[in-house]
Amino acid sequence: MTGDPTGLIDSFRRAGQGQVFAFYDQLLPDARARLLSEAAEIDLGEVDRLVRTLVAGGEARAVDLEGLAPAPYEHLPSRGGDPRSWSEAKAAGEAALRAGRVAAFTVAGGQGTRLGYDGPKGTFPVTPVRHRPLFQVFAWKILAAGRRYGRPLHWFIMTSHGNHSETEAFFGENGHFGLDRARVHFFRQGRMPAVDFSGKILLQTRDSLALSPDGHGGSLRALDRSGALDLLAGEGIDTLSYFQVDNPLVRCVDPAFIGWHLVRGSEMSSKSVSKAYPEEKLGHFCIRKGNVVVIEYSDLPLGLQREKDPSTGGLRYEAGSIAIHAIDREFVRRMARGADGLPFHRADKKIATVDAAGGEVRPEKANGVKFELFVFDALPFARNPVVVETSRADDFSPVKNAEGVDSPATCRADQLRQFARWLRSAGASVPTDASGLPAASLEVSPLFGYDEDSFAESWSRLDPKPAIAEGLCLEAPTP
Ligand code: UD2
Repeated sequence: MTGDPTGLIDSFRRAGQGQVFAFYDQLLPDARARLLSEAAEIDLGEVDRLVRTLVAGGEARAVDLEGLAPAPYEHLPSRGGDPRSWSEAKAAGEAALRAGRVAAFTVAGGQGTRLGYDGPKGTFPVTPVRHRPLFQVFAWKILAAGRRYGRPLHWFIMTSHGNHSETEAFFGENGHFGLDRARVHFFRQGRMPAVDFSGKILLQTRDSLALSPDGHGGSLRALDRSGALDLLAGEGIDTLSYFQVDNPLVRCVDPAFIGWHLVRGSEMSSKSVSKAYPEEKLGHFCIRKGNVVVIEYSDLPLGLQREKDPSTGGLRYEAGSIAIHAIDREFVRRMARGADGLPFHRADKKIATVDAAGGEVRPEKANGVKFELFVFDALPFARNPVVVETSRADDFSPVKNAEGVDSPATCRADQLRQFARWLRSAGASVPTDASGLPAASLEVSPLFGYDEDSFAESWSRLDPKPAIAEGLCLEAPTP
C-alpha cells in the first residue's frame, strides 16, 4: 500500500470499524504498511451486509427446511440404473477428454486443523507402501489420464494465503511430479475478516487483522479473479472436474460422470454416495422449492437424518455429498460476477485477538464469527443440475482426522481394498478378509493404473505377472 492512507482509514471510521486502526499511531512503518494492505482487501459494504444479516440478532439462524424432500439421482447400473445411459455417458465423457474440454480442479486452501498435520494437506504422505503424498497421487492420476486420452490436462489448484508458497515450493522441489509445469496453475483464494458478536472487525495482533480463508465456495470468485476462466476459455476447456485435497481415492477425471454432466446440459453436477450411517458427516442432496440443494449434516436435524424410506427400508435422505462436482466454466463466471452470489455461512469460533491495551487474547469460548462460502450453494443457480451415484470404493476415502473415522488408517485400508479389488477383477488371486482387505500391503502407482479400466489394461500387458506378496508395488516408468 503506497500513497496517502487517510482515505482508507476514514472509510473504516465511517463504517464504524475505526478500531482496526486503534494502534496505528504506535506502529513502525512496516507494520503500518501491513495493516493498510490487509485493510485494503476488505469489502466494507460486504462486511456491513453480513453483520446485518448474519450477526445482528444473536445466534445463527436455522436453515430453511420447508417442503424439503430427497433429491432424485442417477443410480449406478448395479443399483438399478440404466446400463445404456451409463455407457452413453461414459462415451460422451471420453470424447470430451479426447477433445481437451476438461481440466482438473483441486480445492486445497483449507487449514487441515483436525488432522494435526503441520504443512499443506496435499503434502501429507498417504499411500500404503511408498507413502506418497496426496498431491502426487492426484498429479499422477491426471498425468496418466492425459496420456490415456491423448490430451494432457490442465490442473488448477486453489491454495490459501497460509499455504500458497509452501504448496508451490513442494511442486517445484518434486519437478511437478512429471507434469508439464505450464499446465499446473496455483491461485490463492480470498480472505474474510472475522468480527466480534457486535460486528466489529477483529484484530489478530496490533498490526494485523483476523483474516481467514473465505471457504471452498470462494473458489468461484478466485477462479475468475485469478484469470483462470480466461485461460480455460483460451484453451477451449469448458468443464472443471472439482475435488477436495483430502481424498486420494477420487477419480480426478471420471469419464462417465463428466459425460452425465455434458449429456444433460448441466451447469453443475455432483457425485453422491449412500450414507454409511445416519450421522455420517456428509451433506445431503435435497430438493427445496424446486431446486437441488445440499443441506450440510450440521443443518439437518437428526430426526430427518435418521428417517427411513418405507419403500426401500433405507434412509430417506441417503444421498450424501462427497464434494466432487463437474462445473461449467461460464457458470462459474456468472456466479462469480452476477447478482446470484453465493450466500455466506456464519461460523462462531474462538478467534485469537488483542485487548484494548494490545495484549494477546486466546479465548476459551467462541468470541466471534467467521464467514465462509460453500461451493455446493451454487447448485440451486445451475441449469439442469444432475446428481450421479458413485460407489465409495471407487471415489471416496478422505483423510480428515488424526484417528478413528476418515483417518490415515482408514484411508490406507480403503486404498488397499481398492488395489486388491482391481487385481481380483483382472484375474489375480489375492487373499483378503471379509471386508476385502488384503493380507499383504500393496501399492499401485496411478501411472500403472488409476481406475479399474486403466489398471486392467496395464495388468494384461504384464508378463510374467508378479506374485502378490507383502510390499508389492506396481509401478510404471517414472516420468
Ligand atoms: C466437506 C463437506 C461435506 C462432505 C465432506 C466430504 C462442507 C461444508 N462440507 O466437509 O458435506 O462433502 O466435505 O469430504 O464443505 N477448503 C478450501 N478453502 C477453505 C475451506 C476448505 O480450499 O476455505 C477445501 C479444503 O482444503 C478441503 C475441502 O475444501 O479440500 C473441504 O474442506 P473441509 O475439510 O472444511 O470440509 P468438511 O470435511 O467439513
